[in-house]
Formats: sequence, structure tokens, C-alpha cells
Amino acid sequence: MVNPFKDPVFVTRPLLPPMHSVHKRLQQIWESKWLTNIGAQHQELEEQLGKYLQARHLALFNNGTLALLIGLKALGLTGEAITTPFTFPATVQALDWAWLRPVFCDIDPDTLNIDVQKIEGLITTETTAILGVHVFGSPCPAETIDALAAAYGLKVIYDGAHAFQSRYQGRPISAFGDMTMFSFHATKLFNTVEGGALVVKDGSLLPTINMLKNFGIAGSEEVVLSGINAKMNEVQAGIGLEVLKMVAGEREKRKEIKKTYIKNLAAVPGIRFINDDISDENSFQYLVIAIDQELFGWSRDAVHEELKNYNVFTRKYFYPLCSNFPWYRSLPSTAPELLPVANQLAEQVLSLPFYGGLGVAGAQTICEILRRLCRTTIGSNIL
Ligand code: T4K
Repeated sequence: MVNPFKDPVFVTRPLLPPMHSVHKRLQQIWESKWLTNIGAQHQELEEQLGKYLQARHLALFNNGTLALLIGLKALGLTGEAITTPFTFPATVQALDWAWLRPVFCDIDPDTLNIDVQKIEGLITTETTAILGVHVFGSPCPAETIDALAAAYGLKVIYDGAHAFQSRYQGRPISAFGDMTMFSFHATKLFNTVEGGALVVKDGSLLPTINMLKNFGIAGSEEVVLSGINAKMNEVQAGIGLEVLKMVAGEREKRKEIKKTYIKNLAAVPGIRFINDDISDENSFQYLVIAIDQELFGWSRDAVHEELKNYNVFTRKYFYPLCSNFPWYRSLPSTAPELLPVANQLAEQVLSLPFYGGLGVAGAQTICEILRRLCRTTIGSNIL
């Protein structure tokens, strides 16, 4: 068992299309001499992704963060947005850059998504939006959030960075809320190296969104909005078109790997799966466990460190909590006593390696290491 992995095993590895197919795409781009500014590859990817995600109104971006920022801008929001502290910094940084004040809401202990029971108590006259995150691809209770927002006249934006192909109650995840952002970063199941998309319910917002991502330019002699440059380029889009062909196969591999983790770890005391769904409604983006030190014998941090000795590099997604970032210290909603579940779980969650190339055998080995760690402390023979 000493050094079972010759090479380091990371939390993920990008889905890489065959080099010859990328070369073919590059050849098309070179021949066209059109490298960016909504060229043929961009148009093709936008169309294909719209079909793939069953999204009628979709805009591509150079990353998910700017997609989210532009979505917030396009909705013309001001004041406060209620959101979760348990997310990647990009979610709340998009609020900062849109001059919206985050109001942090505690999370549900099972899904780690925003706790819908606690949203209403945070609504004030300043609130204009709810920004939910489908964290690790688990859908927020979207119909409850949408109903609450309708009752108070709020907009709903979902950060679906992890939720590519997630479905909720049989519908694509982007069918809920006013808009949903997706990330196509290299670490995401579907990647365009860096990239992202915004899916909007109201198609009349698309022209504004497309202008905002291109400096607010409306025509060759007309600039009508204060925009930014957030366009996906042709190389990103071309690679994305090739990666898209591999997504279905990668999802199947990940499904088998997830089943392996669940089969081998479900009975281990102190290990709980965050999102153990293996249905086709799942995004298969991350494989996350919560470790209860008292039952498992090792703390999350100790497991994270110990696994490095086996060449396994896990990640503490999402630690630290966004509500504990230094620039939010003066916000009343960041008080740890108001966010007990988020503060506790941020100390317990661990993202394990999860990508097709890991293989079932790789997952089995990681499970065996974890079971041994547990045995060393509780002295159990049942594992
Ligand atoms: N909202 C949420 C909820 C998000 O999770 C994210 C991004 C966003 C918004 C923003 O979307 P983008 O603007 O990024 O489109 C990574 C990603 O950079 C980030 O996109 C992602 N979430 C976040 C959860 O993970 P890091 O800092 O953990 O990345 P890094 O470089 O440590 O990569 C993780 C592991 O992946 C490495 O240990 C090895 C492997 N890796 C990584 C890269 C970049 C590779 O094998 N090859 C690679 O090219 O943030």
C-alpha cells in the first residue's frame, strides 16, 4: 500500500479531446483567419450547447465569473442579494463587482445549498435578488425559491458552475430562476479551457447581454452601454465542440466511479456523501464527502494531509467560507453564529479525486486507504 499511485492523483483532470481533432479545428480557424469576436466556431458551439442543455436563450462567455457578472448587470440589480457563503469566491466576487451587497444565508446540512427556510427572514427593502448556487451540481429547491422571489418581486440567479446537465424534477436546471450561469473551466466536466455560459429565461435580455460582453457595442458607430470584454474566442469554442462529443462517455465513466466510492465507503463510520445521486439527473462534477472526526477518528484536515503521503491530492471545497473573507467582516450577516451549519461543514467537507481517467480501480484504492485510516483509529475489523 506504500505509494499505491506512481503519479500524483488530483481532484480532477481535464477532459481532453484527441489531438488530431483539435488540430483539425485549428486548421479551420487558421484558414478562416477569424480568431475571436463571435466567429463560426462560437456560433456553432452556442447552437449545439443550446440543444444539449435544452436552453433556448444561451450566450457564451470567456469564463463563468464574467457570465455571472454580466447577468447581474443585465438585470439592472442594486442593493442586496441573498446568497450562500458555501461556494467558490467567484460567486460573491461577481456580486462585489456588480456593486451588490451580499447577505449570507445559512445552508442546508444535507445538500450544502442555501437553506430556503432561512431566506425569507433575510429579505429587507434593499433586497433585489436571490443568488443560489447548485453546489456540487445538487439542485437548489428551485420551485420554492422561485415562488418566494415571485412573492417579494425579487430576481433569481443561479450559479450553476457545477450543474452542467443537472436536472431538477425532470427539467433542465436552467428552466428555473431568471438566469443560470455555467462554467466551462478546465476543471469542469465540459470544458472550453476557460469559458462559461448564461442561460436566460427572458430572451429579450439576450441582445443586452451580448452587447455587455462586447464593450456595449451596438453597431460599427454605436456604443450604447458600459460593457466589458467577456467574449469566448474561436480556439476555446473549437476545443469545446470537440470536448462536447466526449461528455456522454465521461459521464458514464464517472457514474461507475461514483458507484464504486459509494459501495466502498457507505458503511465507513463518520463518512457521509454529499449528493449520492447516481441518476442521469446528476452532473457528476464533484465527489464530496463530509468527515465526522468523532466517528471516523481523523479530522478532515488530517485526512487531507495524510492522503498526500499516498500521492492523493484532495481539495477542501469550499473552505474558507466566503462569509469569512476579510472584506466582508463588517457585514452583519457574516456573524458565525448566524451561519452555524456552513461554518461547521466547511471544516468537514473533502472533495475526492473524480474523473474518468481515475478508473474504478483508482477509486477502489482511494477507498481502501480511507478504510485503513479509519481502522487504525477505531480498531474495527468490520471494515
Ligand atoms: N461559481 C462556482 C460555484 C465555481 O465553482 C466556479 C469555479 C465559478 C463560479 C467560476 O467559474 P469560472 O470563472 O472559473 O469559469 C478551480 C477552478 O479554477 C474553478 O473554475 C472552479 N470553480 C473551482 C471549484 O476549482 P482551483 O483554484 O481549485 O483550481 P486548481 O488550479 O487548483 O485546479 C484543481 C485541480 O485540477 C488541480 O489540482 C489539478 C487539476 N487541473 C487543473 C487545471 C487548471 C488539471 O489537471 N489541469 C488544469 O489545467 O479552482
